[in-house]
Amino acid sequence: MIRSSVTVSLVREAKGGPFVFWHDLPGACRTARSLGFDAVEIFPPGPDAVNPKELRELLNENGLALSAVGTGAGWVRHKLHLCLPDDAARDKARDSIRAIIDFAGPFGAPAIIGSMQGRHGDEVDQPTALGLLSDALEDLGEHARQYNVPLIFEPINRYESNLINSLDDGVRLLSPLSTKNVRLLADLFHMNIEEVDSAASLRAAGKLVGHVHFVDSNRRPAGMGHIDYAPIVTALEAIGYDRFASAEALSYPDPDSAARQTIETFRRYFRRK
Ligand code: LER
Ligand code: MN
Repeated sequence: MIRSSVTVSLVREAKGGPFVFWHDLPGACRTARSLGFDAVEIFPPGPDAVNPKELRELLNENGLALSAVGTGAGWVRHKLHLCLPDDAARDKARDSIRAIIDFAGPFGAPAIIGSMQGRHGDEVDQPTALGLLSDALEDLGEHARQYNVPLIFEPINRYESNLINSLDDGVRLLSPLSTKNVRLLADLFHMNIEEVDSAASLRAAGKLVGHVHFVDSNRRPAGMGHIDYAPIVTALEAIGYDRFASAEALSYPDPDSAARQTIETFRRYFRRK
């Protein structure tokens, strides 16, 4: 069964970014519970920002799961990514992702590599960047296996990276890897920009789909833009996707309304039977 999730950002520097709740994790969990969400997805400033014991209590009190944890603060705060020309900086990027895997893993939650994939440029050409990224995914994907969780890799649109923009690109990146523990994040906002047919791309990616960012064409909450969810939901069901549809959307017009809008759209499409 596909379950609902909502994002919480704890990163001040990410202000204006596509997150529903901000800064107050206990408050976000209470609202998520009252609206009937199954889980929260956290975007933390680092691996030590949230006390694991307190988080476990908070999740238990509110009957919530942790759906995923983002690694992007490594980029937003420290300008680290996996394709930097400098070996030591690249190692730091990899270590920061490893630390998030170690934080999220005991909760049964995967870490997400989105903006931390980086880009190619003057100093690192495209084949070299793809090689660096593949090496990192081999290592980090295997690292995640000890927690029995995948590592989630997110294709992001051309305005945010020049590396892996579509689910097809993602399938081409992951298929040759030795590790089979890396899955793709289908972010419906990025897909609306990059895919020819989002439902067809989901069907083609099949079992490689490991997480979904449930959001509309304009990054507003699902139902406030022009994405047609019916064929997308049918495709997710057809490929046997059974993880989370997580609201990574602008807190438009405000966090509580964005969360309510999301869960209403979620119920309309994912709980229609
Ligand atoms: C992160 O999940 C994402 O979708 C990116 O657009 C953030 O840079
Ligand atoms: Mn996303």
